[in-house]
Amino acid sequence: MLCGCQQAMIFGDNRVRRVIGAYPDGNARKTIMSRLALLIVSLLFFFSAIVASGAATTVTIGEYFSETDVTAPIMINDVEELAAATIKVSYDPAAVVVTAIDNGVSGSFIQNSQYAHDGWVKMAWYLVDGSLNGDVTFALLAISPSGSYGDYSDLEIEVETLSDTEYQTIDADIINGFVYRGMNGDVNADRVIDAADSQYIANSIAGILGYPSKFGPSEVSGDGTVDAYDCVYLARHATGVPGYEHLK
Ligand SMILES: [Ca+2]
Ligand SMILES: [Ca+2]
Repeated sequence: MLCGCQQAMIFGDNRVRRVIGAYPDGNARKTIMSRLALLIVSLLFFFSAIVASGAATTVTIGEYFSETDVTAPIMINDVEELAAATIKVSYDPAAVVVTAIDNGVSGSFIQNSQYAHDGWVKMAWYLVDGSLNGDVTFALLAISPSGSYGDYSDLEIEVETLSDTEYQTIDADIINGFVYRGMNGDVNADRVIDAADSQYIANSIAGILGYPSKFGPSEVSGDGTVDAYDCVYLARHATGVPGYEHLK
């Protein structure tokens, strides 16, 4: 159907030769508008769902450059109504070992350090009453070096349980850490930061035998990945190029 805004070219023989700008009538327009509104609402809901699915809660352990013992807190940040958690931390026992675990939370806290020298520890905790909110220090791990200068280990977090008071799972983003027994950027562990470290990273990227990947001291550009840019960044840092003073 055509509405009153239609334009037609009517000639002497009363035959419509062409219809210009034929628009839907009022009802059809309402239908289209309501469908458009529904589409917009659906899109808004879809995108808000995507944003909401990015968990606000994080579980972290930290990044360390140290030749001596470190204390690594396991943090559960931006959490609401936390009531139970089971968290495992794995590492390379040839480089580091967890020597002690302190509970950062009150309540029933069970720690398993029987396998600390095999490269992992696990902690289980729950509250019978109440809950924790905000930034929670779940546990403190005392980590000692077990090898020599230049040893490196990832600190990998595995969250087996993270629950609220209704025992519903709390979604969380896990941010793993590392311990490097040396300086940031001194990847080849000769206590000097120079072109040889850039070469080490390049060799490691290429998978050459004898150049194991060391994410911590190799990721100097701060973009979260180890690639050729880190070789360039480190070389520029070593030669004093302005803008590359800071290793991320
Ligand atoms: Ca070096
Ligand atoms: Ca990088």
